[in-house]
Amino acid sequence: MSKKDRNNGYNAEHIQVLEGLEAVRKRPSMYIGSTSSRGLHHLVFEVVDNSIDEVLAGYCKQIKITINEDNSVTVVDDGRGIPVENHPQEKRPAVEVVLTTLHAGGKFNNDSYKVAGGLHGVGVSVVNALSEWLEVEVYRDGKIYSQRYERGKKVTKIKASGSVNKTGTKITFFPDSEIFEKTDFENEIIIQRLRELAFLNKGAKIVFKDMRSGREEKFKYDGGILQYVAYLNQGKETVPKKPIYVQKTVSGVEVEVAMQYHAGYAEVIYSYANNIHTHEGGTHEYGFKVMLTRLINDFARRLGVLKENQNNLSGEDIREGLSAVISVKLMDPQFEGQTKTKLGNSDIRSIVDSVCYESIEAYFEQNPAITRRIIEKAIRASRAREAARKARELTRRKNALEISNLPGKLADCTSKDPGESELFIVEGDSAGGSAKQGRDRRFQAILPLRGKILNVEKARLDKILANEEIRTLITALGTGIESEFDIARARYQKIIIMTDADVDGSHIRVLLLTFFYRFMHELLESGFIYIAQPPLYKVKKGKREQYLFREEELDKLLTEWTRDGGVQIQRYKGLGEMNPDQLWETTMNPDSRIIKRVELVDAILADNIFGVLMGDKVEPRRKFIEDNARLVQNLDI
Ligand code: 0RA
Repeated sequence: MSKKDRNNGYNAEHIQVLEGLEAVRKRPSMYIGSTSSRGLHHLVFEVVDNSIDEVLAGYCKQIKITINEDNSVTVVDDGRGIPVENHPQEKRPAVEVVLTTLHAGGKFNNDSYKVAGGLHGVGVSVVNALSEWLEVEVYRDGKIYSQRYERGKKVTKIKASGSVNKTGTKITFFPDSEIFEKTDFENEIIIQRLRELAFLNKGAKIVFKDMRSGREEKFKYDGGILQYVAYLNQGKETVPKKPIYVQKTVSGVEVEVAMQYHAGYAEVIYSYANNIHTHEGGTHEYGFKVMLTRLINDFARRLGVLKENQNNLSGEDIREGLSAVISVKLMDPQFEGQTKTKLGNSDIRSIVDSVCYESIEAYFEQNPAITRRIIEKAIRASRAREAARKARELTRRKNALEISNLPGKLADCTSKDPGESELFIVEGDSAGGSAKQGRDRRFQAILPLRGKILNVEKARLDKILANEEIRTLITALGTGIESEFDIARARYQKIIIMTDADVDGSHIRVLLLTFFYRFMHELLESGFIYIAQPPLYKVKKGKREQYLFREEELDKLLTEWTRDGGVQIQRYKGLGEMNPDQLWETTMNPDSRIIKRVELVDAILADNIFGVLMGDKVEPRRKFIEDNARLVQNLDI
């Protein structure tokens, strides 16, 4: 420190501040997590969080985020504007203190909630420190105040100019390429967070614009997280139609919860504290889960659905197919856990519990039909889980006894090499009989399935697993299921579903695919599952004979052939109508058959598809069965 500085208090203080930001430039990862793309985007979120704090304080309605053509970012809000008057202790404009002092924000308005914690909340000064340049404009007291910084150091004094009749803050920054590996902003990352913030702060209008591409997005949700849950469940059959919504402020803690069941199985619970996604959960999420388990069990007993001698439904069963968002806003959030995304404040647990119990209990009392459906869903989940456990045990036991215990209905092949072995799963005993006679027994095994499960309209997993035929299938495949699944033990590497080309046939296909998807996922991933393509028609004229596999082919062929009359058409209603030789020739012989490999286009898409298949909405399911196209891709072998 020079003598001059020591003699001048203001300067000395000033230098200290600069040292503070130098520390940020020396170890950026300590402040923003990393200097990768992730850290880069934190800069944007940090500035936006400051504007969100103005929203939370009740002064800000709109935030606009722009990625400019030069890859700088501008965030404008209509909050109060960062104060410009001299800071009483620091004796310089408050805006300077905010932009050059670590954690300066909290010193000002600490009577409102803040987005502080996790990697956020380090203050805009960090953004300033890590930007090649930053320009701030404050609209306050009818004036525009502006100032420029470079790498955290001010290069201009605050200038007042013009006259405006608005308030707010505009910050534009250009990330420093000396710090970041990459300085290109990706709009998807930003958009996702902005949408989330708009859900979490109902009524706030958040506008995004990417000047590089012209893309613009506007987010404003007056329903807040109620709309968030509706968004998560879009396109799904839900109970209730409109999410259950709770909002209440108790002891200075604002609790907001929205929940809604869907026809699928996934449990999706997103929790937030002061707009920060608490990935690791914490007291708010725990309070919600404990509350829900107690509440649903209480109602199940009250309604007599659960008898005295029956065990309580488990939390897991109660949350099957639940989408929920929990958002709390509190004064002093404590973030714990590995990634500092677990809310630690212990009083929050009981606050969330009591607020939610009261409101949702009232909702249940007013909506008994919905309550019943929710409880019944939990009971089905519980049965499915129990059935799955039993099935697992069964397959474990059977596998222990090995091949000697193969099901009697299985006509196995002689080869023991899974690479060349094929298993035909055949609909019906009569087709099964033809297939057994027609096959090449060296490498083709036949497992006939009786049509019983065809009648199960809404195929629940517990029913599937309770089904004798499915158990037989598990044993025949040899892999085990779920966590015990081991693809190395697969006894066949081609598993071919051979069903009639009618509605029942597609139904059994869907059930089998659903079963494979849920319990033997890797079989699908490895491409071991196929669908046989039996012919629809045999057309005969004199000695000429042709099999047709698609409806359109018939018209085409008939116009060609009928000109000279004498054409015989045989329509195959089912596999059973073909004799063993015909079945071999048309559907089983590797040299002449067509089989389709079932491919998972990608896991998420598949999840959607199976949501459709297993869901309650009849129309999308029928449509899927009819065109099957996205799951099953043509593959001629
Ligand atoms: C300190 C104190 C006050 C507001 C702000 C900072 C503030 C910071 C940012 C950053 C982006 N937008 C912002 N808006 C406000 C309180 C102001 C007062 O008491 O008048």
